[in-house]
Amino acid sequence: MKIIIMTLFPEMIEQSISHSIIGRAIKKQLLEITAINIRDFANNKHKKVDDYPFGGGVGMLIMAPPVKDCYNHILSSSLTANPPVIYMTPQGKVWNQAMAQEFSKEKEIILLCGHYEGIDQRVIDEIVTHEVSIGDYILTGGELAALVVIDSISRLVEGVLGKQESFQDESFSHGLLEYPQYTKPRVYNGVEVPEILLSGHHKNIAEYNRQKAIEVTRKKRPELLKSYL
Ligand code: 6GU
Repeated sequence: MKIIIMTLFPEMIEQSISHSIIGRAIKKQLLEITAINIRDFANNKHKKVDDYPFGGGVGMLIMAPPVKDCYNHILSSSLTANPPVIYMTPQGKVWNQAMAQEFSKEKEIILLCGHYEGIDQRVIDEIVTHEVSIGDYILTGGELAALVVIDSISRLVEGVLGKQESFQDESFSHGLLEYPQYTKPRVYNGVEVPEILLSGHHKNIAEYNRQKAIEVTRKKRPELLKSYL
């Protein structure tokens, strides 16, 4: 899968994707993640990409032309005709696991990150196909939100998670939170590991863990149980 990020801060993206599971998937060429600097498409020698909003107001807006030129540049080496363009904004639909699953089926997606007070509405109207928020709070820019979206999509791409990691994938995909897990030592601070987990009875253990998952979900996120039961 190919993910292209349009941003004024490509280093923020690059630094975060080079590690751990995502970094490994890029090395294995399961993922191609490229951050493109909108500033490279500034049409003036001062590399200025923002200006004051007409009608007044605080802050600056990213101008339409460098965003459009950046987008055209991306399309010129695109794998697909009309890849989704996701604008990261607090006005967007709140990101969830089902959305991550949908987008993980795409060959290629483009993420657009705003900064300052935002982006000229005309280029948003022209190129954006989806608007996404990661929750009801305000970030200084779309980059951190884009990283959340990139991580949650990437781990669903075939081959990105190892066998063991996929096995632990459970929480939100079957709608329950994780059951509690234990490792050595068998007794810690006088507290023993639940005996059934030592029994070797795989069927009983699976049923025990399922009950525990329901219990944890009921206690911590009761609203999730409604869609599970
Ligand atoms: Cl996508 N962008 C910004 N700037 N703030 C946010 C957000 C996105 N999602 C939640 N807060």
